Amino acid sequence: MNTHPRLEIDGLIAELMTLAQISEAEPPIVTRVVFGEADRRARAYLKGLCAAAGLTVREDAVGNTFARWQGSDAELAPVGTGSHIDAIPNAGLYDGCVGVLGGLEAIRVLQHLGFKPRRSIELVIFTAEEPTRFGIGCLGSRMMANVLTPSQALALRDKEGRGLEELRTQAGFAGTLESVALPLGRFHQFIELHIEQGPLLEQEGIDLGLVTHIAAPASVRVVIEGEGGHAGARLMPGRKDALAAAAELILALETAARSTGAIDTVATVGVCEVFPGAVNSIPSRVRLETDIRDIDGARRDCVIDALHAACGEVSGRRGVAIAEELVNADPPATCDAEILAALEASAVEAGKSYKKMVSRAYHDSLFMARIAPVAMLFIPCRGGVSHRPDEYARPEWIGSGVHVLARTLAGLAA
Ligand code: HGY
Ligand code: MN
Ligand code: MN
Repeated sequence: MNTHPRLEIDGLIAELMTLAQISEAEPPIVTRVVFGEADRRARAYLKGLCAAAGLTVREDAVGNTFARWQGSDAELAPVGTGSHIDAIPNAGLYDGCVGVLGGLEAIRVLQHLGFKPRRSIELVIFTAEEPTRFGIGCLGSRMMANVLTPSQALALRDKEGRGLEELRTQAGFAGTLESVALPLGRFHQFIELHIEQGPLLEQEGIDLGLVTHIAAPASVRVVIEGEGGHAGARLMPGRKDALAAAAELILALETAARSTGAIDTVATVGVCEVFPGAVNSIPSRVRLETDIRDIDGARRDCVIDALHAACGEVSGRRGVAIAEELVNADPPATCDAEILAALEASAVEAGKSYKKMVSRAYHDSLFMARIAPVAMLFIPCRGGVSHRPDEYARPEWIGSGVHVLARTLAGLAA
């Protein structure tokens, strides 16, 4: 495609701001947990925008949404693009949403230029990329890739004990869970536009990141059962304080991640739920949700093993019961060389600087990679900040991403 797509993206920025207002929290804070009221309003808003762009919109049994720009050759598998609109508590407005609204804008730019795709171009809005509701990330894309089976999905529960079946039905999604899994070849290729969620592109003054690998995420749930009691009357000797035991495990996990000798190993305990949670009552039960990642799966697994060893040692020494559950331990994904070459050519044509890099965050592309060739396109985000209300991407950064995405989609769908 030899013409510069219209780079005016004021409309897109306005849509991002409108979407950001649809939140469970007081704007500018974005919280949008899957199947919640804000999630449902946000989906309705986006489906309206897709319909207004003349796309054919379909939702699957768990709410993965497909908005297709029909190509001239219906026999050909589509080129996909998209991301997620759910947001963790106390989040920003760009994570995921740049890939959904930016993907839609790329389609609208191509329509505006009179481009006619031979292969359909399909925008995907994935259900539950964030782990907030069920403790596992990428629920929708995992099921599309059949990495999470229907029976495993049915076993998931949120903090209130509600399951996927109840919540998806209430949100109005019908169909069998078996129908969510997609066959190889359903997508010809898939590209996800996303903020970097790290500082490198901004620090180095580079416009775009071409992602070569997506890190391998794992999550381990640890429940520590000790002995409760009166904080004043129960003396220290012989206490079985579940939170003191948990504290040792949190520090052991941090030490294990710092000790692999690789900067790519990270570990976080993002959730620590204390029962009964009263200041004058000795914690009898603690639930920890741990997040362990690396771009090297084996190195990541060493950290999981170190956590397991620490559980055994602390349990024996403190006399507390410790139950571990491996929620997920996914392999890293390698992005497709052909799509990366197409992105690189588009960036050069568009006069944008770029660098090859790994994604330390996981994304739905990690699971789309199981059923199609994928690549990701990063734009900078200010200070590398993400998963916080002050997450920010400049309009010109978003514009560069949309511009290069549009060019690349046009090339792959021609
Ligand atoms: O946690 C992640 O990497 C993603 O932002 N959900
Ligand atoms: Mn996120
Ligand atoms: Mn994301």
